[in-house]
Amino acid sequence: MSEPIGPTTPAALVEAAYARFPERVAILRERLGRPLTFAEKVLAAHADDAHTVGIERGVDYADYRPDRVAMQDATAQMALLQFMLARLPSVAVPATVHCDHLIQARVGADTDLRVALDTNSEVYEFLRTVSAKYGIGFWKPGSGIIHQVVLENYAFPGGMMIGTDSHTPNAGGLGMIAIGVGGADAVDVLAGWPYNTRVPKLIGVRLTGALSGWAAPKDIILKVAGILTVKGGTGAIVEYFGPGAASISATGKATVCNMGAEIGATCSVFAYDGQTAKYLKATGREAIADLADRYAEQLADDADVDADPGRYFDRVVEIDLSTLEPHLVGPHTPDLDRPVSEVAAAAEREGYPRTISAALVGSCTNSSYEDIGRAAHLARQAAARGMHVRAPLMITPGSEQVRATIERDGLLADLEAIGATVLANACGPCIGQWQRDEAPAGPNVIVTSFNRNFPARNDGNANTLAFIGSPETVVGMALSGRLDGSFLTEFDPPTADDLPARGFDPGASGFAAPATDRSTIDVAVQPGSDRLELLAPFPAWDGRDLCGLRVLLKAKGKCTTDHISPAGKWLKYRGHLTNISQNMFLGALNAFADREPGLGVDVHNGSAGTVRPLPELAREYKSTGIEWVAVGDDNYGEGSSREHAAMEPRFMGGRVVLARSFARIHEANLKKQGVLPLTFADPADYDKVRVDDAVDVTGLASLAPGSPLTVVLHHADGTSEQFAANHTMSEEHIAWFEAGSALNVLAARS
Ligand code: MIC
Ligand code: SF4
Repeated sequence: MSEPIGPTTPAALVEAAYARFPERVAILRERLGRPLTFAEKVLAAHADDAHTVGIERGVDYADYRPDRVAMQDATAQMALLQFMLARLPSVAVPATVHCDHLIQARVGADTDLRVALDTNSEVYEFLRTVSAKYGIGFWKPGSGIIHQVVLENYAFPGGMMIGTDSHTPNAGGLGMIAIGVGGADAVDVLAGWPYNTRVPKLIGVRLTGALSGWAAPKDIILKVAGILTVKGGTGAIVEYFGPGAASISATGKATVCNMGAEIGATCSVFAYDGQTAKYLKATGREAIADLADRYAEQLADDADVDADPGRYFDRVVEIDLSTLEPHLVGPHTPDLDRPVSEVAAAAEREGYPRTISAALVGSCTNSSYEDIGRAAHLARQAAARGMHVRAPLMITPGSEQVRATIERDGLLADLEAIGATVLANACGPCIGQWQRDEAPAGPNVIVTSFNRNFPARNDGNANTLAFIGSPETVVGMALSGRLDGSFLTEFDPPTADDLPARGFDPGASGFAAPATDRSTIDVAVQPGSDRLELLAPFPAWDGRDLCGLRVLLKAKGKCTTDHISPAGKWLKYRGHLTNISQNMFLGALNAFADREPGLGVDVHNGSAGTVRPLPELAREYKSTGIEWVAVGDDNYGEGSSREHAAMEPRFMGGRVVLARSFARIHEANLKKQGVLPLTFADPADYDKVRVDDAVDVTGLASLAPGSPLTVVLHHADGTSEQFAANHTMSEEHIAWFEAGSALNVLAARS
């Protein structure tokens, strides 16, 4: 690595990135024989080799060279434990670690932060020392949520980054191709190898009109989620374009891109415009705005795209912002969408409780100055009428800079005046780090401005029905205390500045630069620690077909990474594979034991026997040398980037996941860890799998890209059935499977 990492992206790095655009973009235009969209230009400029990079969308794999890597504390531990196995002296590209996920929300910002520093000191010390040793920038607890800190300091238009968090695409609001990946993908790039992924498809969302009234940027993505569904963006970049884009602030665009993770998109992106420039300048990056102006032609769609979008995109969605209403999605899935005006009828129809038990504003998705400003405007209107919230309202600022600025400008006081509690600048309740005072055990409703609402995610209670709306919708509902309240007509539509008129107050600096003399730094992993454990390589494939696998789980319905490896109280074991594996599949509903989630049927002695918690059963199978398969439904592994959801099955004896379809990051994570992700060639074959089957996967000796494998089910009654299973393994992925994991390949070549 040439330059030491600092608290912001140096203009020289941006200039070097822009200098690569003209030639490479011209090469791609020539190869495709047509003009290009903005996203295509950014990909071209970051291709490892623009002449040979794959161009067939959804088919070819391609190598890209991202400008930077970002990691958050809950995923960085595993990523960096893997990086250590590569035995390299330092990282090859600028990288940062952000401490945001491990802070519990209990009392309020100050106390919660102090407690976190204490309870997580071992992990923070590991991350601090490992960062210092390998040349990684370290953002301390309290500095903010990774995606906000990246937006404020590191993102730049036309750049490309990867991050070990599924909401990395937040930086698309500033025109960056920013992709969420598992830790092992990050390790490749940190080790100097390219980022390899399938050439994404392109979905175009054409915006016309302008946002007005109650409609917020959040409502754009809620509407898009309703149209495209949780798997509609899989394998695609969503590019927003059209005349309406200019009406959206840069942070509003970041909200839209952030939540594109919920439709499975590889990332979402807006081209560079005046709003981007304004935000760059407001966050002290005038030099980058000037550079972007110089390269403005490269940072926009070519002229023909808006006139003839069908020629460029695999699918085009049109949204007229002028007619957009506020929306509310949920419960349990982010694509169950309807306008707020239809919520009362939906609650009546579906029997949702009407009383709201808690309202939460913030997260990496919605905690900008503008978001809090609009929420505060509503609070001021309520305070003028002597009103107070009827449901507890909690605010999580996304960064220290936003917190300090909204405090200085009186916006926090506006919210506190109606009864809001301010939590630490961290993920907090969004990732289940939320200790509710009077948590209702039964069905209850919460409304949040977060991005995910899977069962049990926020408070660990599967009976909580979580709905998602814009910050102003959430505050409006907190004021009425009801899902079917009428805040839209009771208050004036909120307005607020998108950027602080007096400039940002940076607050307390949270950045620690890596050490200059790295040779003396010891990376702290205590033997016997229950938080951190050094990794051992997974065993190589023995060259034989996988035979007699047991069906540990046949997941019924949604099986997200929150179901596979729940967060909340388990976050503390993110650096300890043995310990965190005790949460494996605790949230998954098994078709063979569906009384409650997390159960499996012991077929240990050949016949179907007792029902036991899945991690316990897997441990038993592992200790007796029994290998197993997990069967999944549609969009298996939806949600987060946590590679624990792939490492745990591998560690506990899982060899194959056979599903109807996969979410992108999770499928990649399984491959990286040496688990074979297969899909039913005929989705109806899912029904053939029985609880006590012994499963063979055959044809592995001739495993090759594009050629299906055969799955044989040996039923307990002596009969058997077989069917074809597909995969998306490239030559490289096959090498990982053979070696035992991608890391084994990396360690061998570095
Ligand atoms: C999430 O929002 O689910 C998380 C927690 O940020 C995850 C990462 C993790 O599990 O550590 C994500 O989105 O990738
Ligand atoms: Fe943190 Fe929630 Fe954002 Fe994930 S979605 S990074 S848990 S704030």
